[in-house]
Amino acid sequence: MRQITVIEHLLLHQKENPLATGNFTRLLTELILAAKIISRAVNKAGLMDVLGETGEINVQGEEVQKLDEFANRVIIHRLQRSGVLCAMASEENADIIEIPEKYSKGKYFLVFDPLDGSSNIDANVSIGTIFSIYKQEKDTDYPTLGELLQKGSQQVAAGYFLYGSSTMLVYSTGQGVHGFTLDPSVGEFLLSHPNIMIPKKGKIYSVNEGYFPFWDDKTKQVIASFKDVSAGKSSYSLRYIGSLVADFHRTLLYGGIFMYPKDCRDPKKPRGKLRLLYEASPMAFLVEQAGGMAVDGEQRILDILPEELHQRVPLFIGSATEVKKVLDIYKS
Ligand code: FDP
Repeated sequence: MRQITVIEHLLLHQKENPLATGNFTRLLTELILAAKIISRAVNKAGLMDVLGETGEINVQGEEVQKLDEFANRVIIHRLQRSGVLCAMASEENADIIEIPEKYSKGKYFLVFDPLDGSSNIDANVSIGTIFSIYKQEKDTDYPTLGELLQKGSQQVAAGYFLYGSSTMLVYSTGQGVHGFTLDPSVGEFLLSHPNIMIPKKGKIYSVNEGYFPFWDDKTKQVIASFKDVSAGKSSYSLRYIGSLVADFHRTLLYGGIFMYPKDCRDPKKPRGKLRLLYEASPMAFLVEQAGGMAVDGEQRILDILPEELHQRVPLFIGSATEVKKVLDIYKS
């Protein structure tokens, strides 16, 4: 089989793909390079002084960076020079990241979570980088936060890099979902999972059940429905890694549902944990492209207009059968 790289794949589908312009290709190329650098650091995490808290000094006398801060810096450093972005937003930064005056600007917004699942780093559990790309609608040199806060349905591309037993890129430009695996011997991501479609129904539910006491009654009913084997209902297995990219990737390939419901510990302020812009929206874009669904319990994730950069949202994402079941229970 001929081995196809990400950029070759993008160019081969140029006709169907309005995004296969020089600028988008440039953006993807830079992101891929940043991810290779992060992947190399993740693979050596146990060997290098990249583990541990910031503020430490390593053997070279340099300040030790936490891996998530390292990943954040790599992406910002490379992408701000790309000439194709008008601004960025990172899960690690409180505010929008402007492109410095000395670099040229483009028309894309890049929104990213540099290292998702980072509480798992020290245990060698799979983690990932999530990204989402929007287009600037107005022709201004200094885009405002308001311009960046677009509905997930306006994403022009989204994806993630998974640093697992192998490093993968899974992404979509709205023309299906495609997966590429990094071949370390040639240093390229090669097409390994073309046109990923999520099964219509799965056999796995995924949720942190330790929070059961903090859920409202409807949410408890939702989770109970996946344990219900009465009247010949099929049984589900429970899997929960606690690293969104890894839990989502399994859900995408095997089907089933991943849930992070709202926490009602403070009944006046029930809230989800996952971030709409950095986590829920890009995964929702991918799952819908793969034939699945993503909702907050009531509405489609991609229809939510963000009010702030770090907005959190409950998330139910996966195969259509399981997500519809959740919607039915919340509606009842
Ligand atoms: P982490 O805190 O390790 O960065 O939103 C971040 C995230 O991980 C997700 O990757 C993961 O799905 C979730 O939080 C896990 O949260 P819980 O530990 O509360 O289950």
